[in-house]
Amino acid sequence: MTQDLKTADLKTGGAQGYLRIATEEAFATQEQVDAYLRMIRDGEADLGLVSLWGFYAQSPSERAVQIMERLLDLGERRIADMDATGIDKAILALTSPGVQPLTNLEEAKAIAARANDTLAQACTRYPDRFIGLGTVAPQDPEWSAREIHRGAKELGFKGIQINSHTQGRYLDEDVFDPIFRALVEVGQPLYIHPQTPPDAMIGPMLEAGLDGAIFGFGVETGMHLLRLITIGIFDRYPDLQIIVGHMGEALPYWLYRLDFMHQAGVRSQRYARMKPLKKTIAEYLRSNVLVTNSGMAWEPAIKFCQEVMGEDRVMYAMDYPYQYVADEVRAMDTMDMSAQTKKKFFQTNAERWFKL
Ligand code: 1DF
Ligand code: MN
Repeated sequence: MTQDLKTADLKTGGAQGYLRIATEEAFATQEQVDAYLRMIRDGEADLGLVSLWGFYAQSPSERAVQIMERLLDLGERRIADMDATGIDKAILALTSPGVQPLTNLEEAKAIAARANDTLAQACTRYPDRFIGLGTVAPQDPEWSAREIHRGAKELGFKGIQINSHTQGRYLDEDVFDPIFRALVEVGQPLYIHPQTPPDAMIGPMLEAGLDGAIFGFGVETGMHLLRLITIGIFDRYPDLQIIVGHMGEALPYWLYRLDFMHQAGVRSQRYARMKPLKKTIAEYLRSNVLVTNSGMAWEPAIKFCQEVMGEDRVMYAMDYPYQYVADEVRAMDTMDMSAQTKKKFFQTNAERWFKL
């Protein structure tokens, strides 16, 4: 990880004309990490969990050690890191894949609920720095729906994060409908965050070292969102907003082809699942999808997304602690972009969509 130490010029407080609100920021709990390690040891983990958490929780490398320390801190160390890079507010979520790989349902729900309590306490301790997104256990959709209500009403959360597939299953299955219904009831967005692809998909990626954040994360998460769009999730729930990171997990770049081929597929009735929708995929991206630039501090991609999806739908994220790089904040500050658009990117879009 390229990390520089000359951070004195980055300040919080908004002197540059906007606050910096980072929207895809991660924390972990020790019992979450311990559960992953136990599953890896007992041979219960899928290939992706072994690759991802076998690395972060066990490697002595500087990257893994630093990231573990930062993930487990919801106190002064995190605040100091935010101060050092000029991050005014962090929207925090339990790191990927949350409790979704856990096969013991009671354990999964208990770890998720305690993570939510821990996060809510941290947000109470630092009310103008931390904002919470809840975590759920999609393995139990009805419990998850109740936890969404608890998060919104009792814990002050502003949405939830689900880490893509749950043991190879995707949210477009009818059984997960209670989760979407609850989100619409509380009027909050769903952040679909990547995790490693399921065993049915990961093979050729793992073989080449491409299963993680470098590529597998994005491909699998982009597919997940596309599955939801093509099943008609936004015809069922027109007010639902779904957020994805990493500049839209490549879907904006593919959009022309996605729409051309989707319409060809619908007309030809080639797939029973591919039914006519009320809008085009491009139109759903402009009415129901939000993107963040987590992991993509890259001006051309940001401007492309603003053009394709509208400048109200593109938000800033750092992806702390996985991509804690002060120079990326500077690169975003100095983008060639109107002051008004930059303020939307860093601050007001997040305030609007997370209802801060
Ligand atoms: C990584 C990247 C891991 C992201 C993450 O969570 C994550 C990584 C486990 O680099 O291994 O959230 N990310 O969003 O880019
Ligand atoms: Mn992330």
